[in-house]
Amino acid sequence: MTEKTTILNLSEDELVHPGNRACAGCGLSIVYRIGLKALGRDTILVVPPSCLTVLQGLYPIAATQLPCLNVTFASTAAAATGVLGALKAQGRESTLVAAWAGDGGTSDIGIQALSGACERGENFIFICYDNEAYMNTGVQRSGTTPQGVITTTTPFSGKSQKKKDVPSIIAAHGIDYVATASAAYPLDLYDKIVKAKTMNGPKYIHIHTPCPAGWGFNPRFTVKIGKLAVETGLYDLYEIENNKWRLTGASKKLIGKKRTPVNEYFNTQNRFKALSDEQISDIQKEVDIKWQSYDETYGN
Ligand SMILES: Cc1ncc(C[n+]2csc(CCOP(=O)(O)OP(=O)(O)O)c2C)c(N)n1
Ligand code: SF4
Ligand SMILES: [Mg+2]
Repeated sequence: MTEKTTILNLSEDELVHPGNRACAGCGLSIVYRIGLKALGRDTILVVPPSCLTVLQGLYPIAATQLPCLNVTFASTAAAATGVLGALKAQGRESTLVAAWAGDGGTSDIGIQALSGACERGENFIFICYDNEAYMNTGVQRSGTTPQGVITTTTPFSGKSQKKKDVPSIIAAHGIDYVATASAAYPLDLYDKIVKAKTMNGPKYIHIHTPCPAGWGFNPRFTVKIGKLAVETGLYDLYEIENNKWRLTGASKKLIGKKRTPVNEYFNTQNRFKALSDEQISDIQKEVDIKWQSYDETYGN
C-alpha cells in the first residue's frame, strides 16, 4: 500500500528559497513551494509574465533553484514544446517540463498555444494558478474572474460574464489527465502533481489561488478563504483521469453533506461587495443544482 502523503513525509528539498517578492499571504507562494517539491529537481520551468515572474525575482536574483525560462505571454505552451524538442535532441527526455502560468496567461492570452500543445500530445505538465484576475498589472478582470467581481476594469457593478471553465475546455482535448486543486489543500495538490508525473502526454492542473491584495482580505485568511471556496461547493476539487471524472479530497467528503452557504465566502472579500442579495441567491441555486447532481450520481 502506498504511504498517505502528510506534511511530515513531503520531500525536505526546498526548491523555493525563503523570502521572495510575493505579497504577504500570497496563495501562489504556497502552491509554488509545494508544487516544486512534487515536481522535483530534474525539472525545467516555463513561466509567462505574471505575479510568478515577480515572485521569482529579477536577474541575477532567483527565488527558485530550478532552471526557469521566462517567455512571452501568449507562448507558454509553445515555448514548453520547444524545450521538449531541445531535451529530445540532447537525449534528456527524462527531464520534466512544467509550465506555470496565471489565469490570464492560461485562459485568455495563452489558450491557443495551450490548445495546440494538448492537441499535439506534448509530454509536459501545464499548471494554471488561478487568482481570478490579472493581478500583476493591477487587478484587471480575466476570463476566469467570477461573475459579479469588482476589478479595476469592472469597477462598479462587477464583471457581467460568468467564469470561463478552463479545466473543461482542456479536458475536451481528450488528454489523459486534468485536475483541479486549491492552495488551501496543498497535500491534494502535491498528490495530483506526483500522479501527473507518471503519465505521458499533456497534463493540466488548475489551482484556485487566493490573492489577498486583489481579492481584498487580510493576508492571514488565505487558507481559510481557499477552504471556504471548496466547502461552499463553489470550487470543486476533481480529477479527470483517462476520461473518468471523480471528485477528490475535501470535495469528495462533501457528497451527501450540508454545504456552507455561498454568502459566507462572499462576505470574506471586498471584491464581492457589489453582489446583490438576488445575485447571491441565484448563485446559491446554481451551486445547489450542481451538487444535487453530484449527490445523486456519486452518493451511496
Ligand atoms: C502580450 C502582453 N500583454 C500584456 C502584458 C502585461 N502583463 C504582464 S503580467 C500581466 C498579468 C498576468 O495575469 P495572470 O496571467 O492572471 O497572472 P497574475 O499576474 O494574476 O499572477 C499582464 C497583463 C505582457 N507582458 N504581454
Ligand atoms: S497580487 Fe496577489 S497573486 Fe500577486 S503576489 Fe500579491 S497576493 Fe500574490
Ligand atoms: Mg491571475
